Amino acid sequence: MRQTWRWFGPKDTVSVDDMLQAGVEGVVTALHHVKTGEVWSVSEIETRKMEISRMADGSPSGLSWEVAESLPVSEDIKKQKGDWRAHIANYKISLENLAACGVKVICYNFMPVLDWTRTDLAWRLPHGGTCMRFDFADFAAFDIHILERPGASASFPGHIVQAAQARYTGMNDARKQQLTENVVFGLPGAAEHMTLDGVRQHLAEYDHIDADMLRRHFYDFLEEVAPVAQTLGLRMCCHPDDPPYPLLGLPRIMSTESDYAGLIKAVDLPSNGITLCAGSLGARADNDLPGMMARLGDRVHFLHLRNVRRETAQLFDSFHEAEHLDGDTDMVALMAAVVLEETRRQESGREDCSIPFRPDHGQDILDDLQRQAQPGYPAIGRLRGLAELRGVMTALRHPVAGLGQA
Ligand code: DNO
Repeated sequence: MRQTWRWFGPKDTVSVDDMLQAGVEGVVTALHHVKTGEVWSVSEIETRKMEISRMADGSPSGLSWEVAESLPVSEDIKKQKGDWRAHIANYKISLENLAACGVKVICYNFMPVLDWTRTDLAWRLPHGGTCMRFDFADFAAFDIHILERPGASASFPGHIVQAAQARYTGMNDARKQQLTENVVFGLPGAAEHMTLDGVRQHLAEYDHIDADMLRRHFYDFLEEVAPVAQTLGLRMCCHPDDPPYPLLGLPRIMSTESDYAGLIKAVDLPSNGITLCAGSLGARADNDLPGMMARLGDRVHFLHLRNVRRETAQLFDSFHEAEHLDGDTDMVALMAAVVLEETRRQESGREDCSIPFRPDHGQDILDDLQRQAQPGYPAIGRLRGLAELRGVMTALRHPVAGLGQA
């Protein structure tokens, strides 16, 4: 297992030196400043590689860019509208450029409009630190009463509709504003402060697109890009929906094991793979993460190891981001399945027998509470997660565990 870390580039409040001191082996990053649909040029990729390679005092970091997350898929491609063909052509050029620069693992997602979403970005924990949380009733209050999406009530169970009404009635304007900002944080254009009307316009574009149609568009995209990635020796890996169920009336198609089985079947090439995000998939009780790793492991090119605590027994409901070894996913069992997969790969002579993982997200603890990092990406909370995961990994690899040493 290769210990990687997401870095948002020079503007990240967590530095290259911080990553090194956390014991990171490789870097996950993206050209966040390039507009979705445009080409990632060799010179921009090289600039980022150079930024990663140097510590603050100019000495070499020894780190390199190992995973691109995300090379984003445009809304036009998802809708097969407007410039979608040009965007697919650009996507292929970006793949060529990344391959030419030695970045081999390419993460992306196919969530319409929203990427991940939460209702609270800094929810207070009993120990005084904070974490991100998704409160289903607050989300319903946003959808039904703030966004006023037609038909929104019908997409929630009755008790959640009632709870949402009570929540909304009790909310002051500041909380309404904060909830809106938190929910739209994962929207494209969020950085430009998207308005509620902007959200409504995005949603209207999906009026005629149901899950089957979105899946067809997804497979069309894969048929175009996966063979190119295969020729270039790249490993593409689709990130799951987060949360893994439909939101705002939008279809979501990468939420379950059978969705991933469908992806593999759609284009049966090793380059067409999976980002197994334990945190996203783990928000559903019917996703068995260690089992998914055992069954689909062959195509898992990247791992996001984090944990969530589901707050009720319902299939779709509230959850919060737990400590990496706590929460509802059995992290030790999942990591044991990863070690077994790596051993299989080693035995069959595969080159990719050390799967990159990152301690995805972390709680804000200690100095994180002042540092104002990107939500979910504090230095110390993630360092704690990485250290705990590294401990499990080391133990599982030890001969006494009897699992093999990839
Ligand atoms: C959230 C992340 C996601 C992820 C993309 C991958 O923190 O895990 O934003 O990067 O969905 O395409």
